[in-house]
Amino acid sequence: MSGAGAPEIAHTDGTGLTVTIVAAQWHERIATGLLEGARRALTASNVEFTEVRVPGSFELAVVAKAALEGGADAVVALGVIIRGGTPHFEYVADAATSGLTQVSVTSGKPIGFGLLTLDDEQQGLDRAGLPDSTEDKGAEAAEAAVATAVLLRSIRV
Ligand code: DLZ
Repeated sequence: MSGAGAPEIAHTDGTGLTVTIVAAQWHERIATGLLEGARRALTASNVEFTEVRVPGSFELAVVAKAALEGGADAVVALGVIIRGGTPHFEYVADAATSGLTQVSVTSGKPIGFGLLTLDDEQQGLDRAGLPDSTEDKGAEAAEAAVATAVLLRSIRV
């Protein structure tokens, strides 16, 4: 999948929203870049946010569900999965993706999808919002979560 064609979703004002970042701990250098990008974007959007770290991407969905049930208006889910020599990549990536989708749709609340599925570490470094990166996927996920939460708020009033 190419990043070409991505829209500009810049800094929606999310004043009054509460957001939880749920971030997996695998591949820490890339994960830290994603986390810092999400923090930057949420700060720029004026939302209140908290952060929790989960062991791996497989655990993102259940903790996202708890955060939304606990009152968060949106979650930003961040994780890094790098393809190895076994089918484990597919199992973890599929479980995390379908789990997050299910939680978002059943809760009626947005989850910014900042889960990178990569062939190698360099692909992640390129997307992690680090000084030499070309993309900032943590910030993009956060901006999408806030924009969608604001949209849902306007539809429901
Ligand atoms: C087991 C595993 C493997 C092999 N690779 C990754 C990965 O690249 N990224 C990631 O976030 N998590 C990985 N995990 C851990 C699983 O997500 C999960 O934490 C464990 O299977 C324990 O439930």
